[in-house]
Amino acid sequence: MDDLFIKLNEIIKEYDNVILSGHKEPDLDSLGSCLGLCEIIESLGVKPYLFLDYKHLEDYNTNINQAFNKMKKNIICVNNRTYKKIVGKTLLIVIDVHSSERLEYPKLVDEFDTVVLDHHIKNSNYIKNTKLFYIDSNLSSMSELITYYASSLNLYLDNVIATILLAGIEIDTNGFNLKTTSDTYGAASILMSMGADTILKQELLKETKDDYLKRASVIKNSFMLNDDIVMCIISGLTKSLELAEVAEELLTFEDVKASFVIGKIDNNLIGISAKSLGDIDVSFVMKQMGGGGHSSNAACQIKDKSIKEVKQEIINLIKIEKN
Ligand SMILES: [Mn+2]
Repeated sequence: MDDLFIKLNEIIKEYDNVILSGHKEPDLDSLGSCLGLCEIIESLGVKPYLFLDYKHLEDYNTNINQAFNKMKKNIICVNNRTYKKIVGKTLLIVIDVHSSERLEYPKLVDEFDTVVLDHHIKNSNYIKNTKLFYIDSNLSSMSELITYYASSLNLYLDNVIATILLAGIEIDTNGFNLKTTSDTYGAASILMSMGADTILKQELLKETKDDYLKRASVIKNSFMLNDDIVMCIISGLTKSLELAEVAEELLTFEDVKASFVIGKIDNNLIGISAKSLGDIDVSFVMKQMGGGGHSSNAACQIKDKSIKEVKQEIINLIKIEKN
């Protein structure tokens, strides 16, 4: 990691400004890592701008505005109109995402030199022609990386930003379970020493009752394929993110060691998210179906097939894998 931080320091210092962008519909990992980077960039003598549609923040997390108001650090947010007023040599850092269509404003990558930092499984639409492209899909969260980056500079982050980073780690690891290493706990420890507030963190992680009930009704329709693999089919149109969230949540139930969640993500497109606690290799099935990923976290998108066909294919492949 240290080599990466040195390289980043060098690149950032070549510029007057850095625009930071997480993915659209930002979660706490995306937001927290952007905010932490804002402080890091400022400490390097460069001006940070957070690309964020601040007005719509409440739509994604009802308690995030409360956190923003508590922050002592002044963060300058820009949107698709105001970023044009930035003067000087400007770098774009894209974080917690690596394809432009997942950005709130994809055009940014065409206008600025770009650095990509991510921990999602690399897809074929990744941003090309970058100054630096760093992806580590074994990393728990971008919050973990940014915590160590700040720590490498002996930087003591704003305690609200530290809180959002801690919440980001918690969200991405499903409560310090998935992809959690000693470094993940190390990052949590650093954030606590920076004054992360566990009460505010709980507020940030709260969900609405409606969201909870919606998820519960989806999970109610899940069924076991054998002793330890569960499948869930989401009806109606859904998003890849929801597939992944449900797949992750299913792993928290007794007897479940792996999960496959299927749903229609576009008119002619079916998405599958497959997750495992680690013993079962879910990437085998996803790769056979044209997707990719790692043994404990894999995904696939399939065109022109019905949910029924996809479901049967998965069942057949699991049987092959077992034998
Ligand atoms: Mn993340």
